[in-house]
Amino acid sequence: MRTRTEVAARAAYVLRGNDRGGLTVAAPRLYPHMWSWDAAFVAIGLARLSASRALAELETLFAAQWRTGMVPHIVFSPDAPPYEPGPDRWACRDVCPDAPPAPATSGILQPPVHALAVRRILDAVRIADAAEQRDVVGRIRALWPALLAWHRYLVARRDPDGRGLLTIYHGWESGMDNSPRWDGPYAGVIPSPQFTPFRRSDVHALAGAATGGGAAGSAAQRPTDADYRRYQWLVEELRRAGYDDARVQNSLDFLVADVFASAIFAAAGEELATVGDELGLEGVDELLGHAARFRRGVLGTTDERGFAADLDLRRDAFLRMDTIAGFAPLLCGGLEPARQRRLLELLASPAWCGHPGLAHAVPPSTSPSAPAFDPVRYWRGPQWPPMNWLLIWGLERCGEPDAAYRMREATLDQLADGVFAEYYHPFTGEPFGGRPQSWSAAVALDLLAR
Ligand code: 2M8
Repeated sequence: MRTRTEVAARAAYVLRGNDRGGLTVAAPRLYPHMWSWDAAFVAIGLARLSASRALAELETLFAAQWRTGMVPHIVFSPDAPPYEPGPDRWACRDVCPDAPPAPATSGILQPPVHALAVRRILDAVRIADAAEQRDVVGRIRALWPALLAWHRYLVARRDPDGRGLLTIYHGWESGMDNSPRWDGPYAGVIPSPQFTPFRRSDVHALAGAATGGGAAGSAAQRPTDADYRRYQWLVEELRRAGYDDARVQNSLDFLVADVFASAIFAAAGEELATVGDELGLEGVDELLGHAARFRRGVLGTTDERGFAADLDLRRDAFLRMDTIAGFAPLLCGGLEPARQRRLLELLASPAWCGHPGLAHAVPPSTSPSAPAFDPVRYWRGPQWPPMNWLLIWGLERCGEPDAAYRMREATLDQLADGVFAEYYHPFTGEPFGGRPQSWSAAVALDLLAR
């Protein structure tokens, strides 16, 4: 185990190594491009090193924004190792006039963490010299219309019925690709018999990295082939619908309201509003209105413990699963005190962070007591450092500093191996997935600097 100073130095080294010049790849072999919410976490970490460089990360991402305001989930970097589906498969600029001519992007989105990064960058630049302050504040002002357009897109096109919940078109949009949250909706995704899926690059990339068990070991850490067939079929359906929101919402097999992304969005509206307020920019009241609407939406899905649920919009039914997404109210706040207490008790219980077998007391992506729990397979059990970061941040906002402190310490203990893995086996503490993974290094940097 390394000292915290060593961990911070190594995390900075990892981010520098994954930097391709204003664009940090999510992980060098497995994810050799820029991912949207990864970029936001990267910016949160980089803000501790250089506010200017952190902002550049967001500028690169938003330079790929679509005309609708959508921020794509992948910005492809040229000359990268193979990743599937790549730009040809998405074919965004061929089928959708709203896609930018360059750079090449995917045609879907990821959770809107970006405003949290902007807030942190503005905080960080306060201790910079006057020239950097002027520069960064000027660039945040310049980015403001794009940030507003992103939030407005989410409200107008992803919550057309005003539920206060964001509609997603693919499990990839949630960022929690194969979470049991989506098992029900994916059961309704039936690839056409003529559909020939493309080769999976992920399993090969992972087998080439320093993971245990070779190809078989890496395959066990990833979604199954049956899952991937559905993921790829949805890309096909989206492309056929020209990535047009109205057509997609009418035709796609998979249509879900994502409660975790909605809670992030509620909080993001508030964070962005504080930035706008401080810099005297337009849209502050509107952003606060988004925050109130989405907080209501999230709280409206909760049970008596305050635990939240996604909504299957194709079947008009709640998806009540014991996954980390149920803790969404801790991100947006607003639970009455008794229910917030119950939700915290649940978080600390043996079904979650209090499970006696855990190597580190941070929440597994799926509860070990859930039938769908798998300690190895990606979002079905392993622990994910950026999810810890979100909950730590949310607990602080909800007025729960002790719980936040405990989770921060446990997260830093987990990251003290200096590997900065993509995710961790909850019981053995073994590092899994891509490595070094940029977002794991980034959240380490931020947590260490507090
Ligand atoms: C994972 O998702 C990508 C597809 O977007 C993949 O599996 O190829 C997810 O963990 C996602 O949340 C993350 O942003 C991405 C890059 O780290 O990898």
